Amino acid sequence: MSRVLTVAAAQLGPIQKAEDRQSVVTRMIALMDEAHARGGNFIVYPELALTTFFPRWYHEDRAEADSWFEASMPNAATAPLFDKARALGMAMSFGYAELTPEGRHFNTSILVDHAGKIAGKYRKVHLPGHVDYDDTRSHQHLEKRYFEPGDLGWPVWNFAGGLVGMAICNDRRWPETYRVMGLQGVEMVVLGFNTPSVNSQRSDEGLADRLFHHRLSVQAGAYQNSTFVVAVAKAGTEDGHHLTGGTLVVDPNGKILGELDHEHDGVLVVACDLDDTRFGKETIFDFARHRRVEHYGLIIERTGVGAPLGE
Ligand code: CDT
Repeated sequence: MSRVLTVAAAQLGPIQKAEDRQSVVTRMIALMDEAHARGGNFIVYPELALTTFFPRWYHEDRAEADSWFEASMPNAATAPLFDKARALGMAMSFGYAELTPEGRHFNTSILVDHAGKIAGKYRKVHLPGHVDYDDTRSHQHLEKRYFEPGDLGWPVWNFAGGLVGMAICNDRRWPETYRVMGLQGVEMVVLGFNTPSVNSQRSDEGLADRLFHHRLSVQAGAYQNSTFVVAVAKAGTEDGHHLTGGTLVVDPNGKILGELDHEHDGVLVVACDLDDTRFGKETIFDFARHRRVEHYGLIIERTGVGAPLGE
């Protein structure tokens, strides 16, 4: 099997609160057609791809927020997307808000294979934001209110001819995310994001800083684990709230292979030779030879900062 996986990072422009799933799925299908025409065989969409970034909206009654969630997947709204992927033989990944039969809520993404079968599921571990309405912030970010932390860890799947794992948005800022997948030999990490372009607690941290931290995190994760990383934005202004763009594909050297420079629907197609991950994995980041786990205990023993060990 070819080791070239031609990935299509399918950025979505803004989705307004009033926009329904059907219209978003129509946009996603148009992006899939474009990706296919340009040679893509694996299309990656953003976090919470089917709706506006609803955690910015406060619902006193949490049950009201269930209207943003999917109780099954595929479902009536997304079936045309699955049908299209199957017809084109296109693998895909997208994010959505998952409501389980037990009534649990997760920020989820899935891998769907070329035959339209769900091959992998990931539930976001690092939930940013807060639980209750916070009037000290310029805008709300209520992921901790509406979701519980993911319970599946970061599995890596044999998928589309490579070793593929998923992360979601804020996960990309945490080295643990990539390393857990790196220890499974991951060759491509795909992730979607919705990043407000201003820090709600620090107004002087704007778009340029946000994009800097985004690239810094993704490039470091790719390099330090010798993996491709595909990071896909939902971008632009949703009901007055601006989200950064910055959809990009990074190679195992940490270099940006391509980046979209706009904030509307668009596709970035990049042919990734997964064998390019080998050199880093067999040399400077050959974990079996170079890791020193006897010194890493604190990483799992402590969550927050504690006393210095030198005293
Ligand atoms: N969606 C998401 O995880 N967004 C966060 C915003 C962080 S500020 C609360 C991100 O890391 O981009």
